[in-house]
Amino acid sequence: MKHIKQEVNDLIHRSMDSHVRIAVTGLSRAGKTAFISSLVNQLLHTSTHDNLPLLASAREKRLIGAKREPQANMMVPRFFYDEAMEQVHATPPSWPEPTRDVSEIRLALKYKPKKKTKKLFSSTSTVHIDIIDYPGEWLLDLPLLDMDFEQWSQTQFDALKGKRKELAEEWLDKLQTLDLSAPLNEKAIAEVAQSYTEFLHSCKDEGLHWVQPGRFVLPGELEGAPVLQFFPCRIDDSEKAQKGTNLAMLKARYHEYQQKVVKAFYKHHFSTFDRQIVLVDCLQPLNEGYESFHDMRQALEQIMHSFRYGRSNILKRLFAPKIDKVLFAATKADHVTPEQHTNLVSLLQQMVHPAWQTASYENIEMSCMTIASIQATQSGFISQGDQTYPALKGTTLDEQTITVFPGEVPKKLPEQSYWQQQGFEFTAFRPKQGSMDDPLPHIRLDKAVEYLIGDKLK
Ligand SMILES: Nc1nc2c(ncn2[C@@H]2O[C@H](COP(=O)(O)OP(=O)(O)OP(=O)(O)O)[C@@H](O)[C@H]2O)c(=O)[nH]1
Ligand SMILES: [Mg+2]
Repeated sequence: MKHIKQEVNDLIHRSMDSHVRIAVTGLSRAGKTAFISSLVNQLLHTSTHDNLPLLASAREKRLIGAKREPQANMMVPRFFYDEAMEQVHATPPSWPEPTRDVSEIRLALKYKPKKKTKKLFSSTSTVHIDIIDYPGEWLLDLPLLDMDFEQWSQTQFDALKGKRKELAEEWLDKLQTLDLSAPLNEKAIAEVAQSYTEFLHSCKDEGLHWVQPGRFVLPGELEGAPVLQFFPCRIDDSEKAQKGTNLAMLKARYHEYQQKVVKAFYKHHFSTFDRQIVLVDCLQPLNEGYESFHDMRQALEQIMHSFRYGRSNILKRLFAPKIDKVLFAATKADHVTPEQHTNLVSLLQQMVHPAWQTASYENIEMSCMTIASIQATQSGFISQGDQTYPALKGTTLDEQTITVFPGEVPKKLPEQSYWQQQGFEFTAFRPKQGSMDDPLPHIRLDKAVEYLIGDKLK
């Protein structure tokens, strides 16, 4: 009898559990890995520290604690949380490495429910959170799912302007020498593909983000595989891809890439999210220049088309979850002094404007804020004569402790001439030295968590 009661209790408990899958979206170096590492770190510390005052359940002392759980997908490596912690707590501390492959982590959060319906069955409830990490470069492949080879080629050629056009010169010269309708010449294709890949690398080096296909610059286990040897072509309408020609092979490889590489990535990792945080490093394009800013904006907009937005009822959600809340967050807010944060939000709003429109069409909840997942600087003031100025103190990547005023963040995207006149120079800092026993310092990460999952902890 006791046994049955226990089983019924377990069943009720499990049925009260809820799940939330968070899509951490961001271009390469946007701060995804730092965000996930800090999020896990903050939640694991919440039972012993008051580190998340802006998370209502924590503030109200209803959040009991968090633990790591075995992830749902056994085919995907576990997120390297412990390694990331070792790096940020090393002497001297360093940032986690750029991500080279997909990984996943699952957390269980136990809390005391406030909702009467939940309280009725049990005094505690659990939310399971799934998060995946991946190289930002791969995210840029999602838009390929909606384009055939001709359309994709066209978008690539349309984008060849300014800096991008200059960088493409060598590749374009090589492309001209290839006869698309000639019988297949794998060596010739490999050479042009190599040149195209080098072009993509140089775009990245110049601070441009819209780099497709993403695996070309970060191939993972596909390094050297023919599926990564294609490139956009100028195809006129009369040009039919006859069997056995160079063009037919390029099309076949594009198709294979789209179906086997991109679709699999999308299906396994991106098709079932309910919440999304879009991390944007607005300071990097300010450092780089006008083109970089527009390029990032365009890349973000394209990506947003790949997600499924809209509300669905509970039953539908079980089978086809859709993103019903999106948070746009400007990362690395600790790079600028606190009074600049409002401007950073305005700049972020401008950066994500087209993406925002895409998502807002579905009438879902959205918000913008600035965060620092791992706060690396201390803000304060410096005096000069009888004037005081806001300043930041931090240690640079080469171990120099400095106090600086990094500059003003413009409210809106400045005109092109602005960069010619002065530009921006934000210093990169390494994480602060801290103890493993304490949560990582952060700015408003709790506000972001409240926005993303606060309602699940009621
Ligand atoms: N000061 C500061 N720097 C940060 C913060 N988050 C990220 N960074 C910096 O940004 C770099 C990139 O952060 P990651 O978290 O690795 O970025 P990512 O989006 O995972 O990048 P990929 O793995 O390459 O896609 C880090 O190495 C840090 O230099 C932050 O909260 N504060
Ligand atoms: Mg990463």
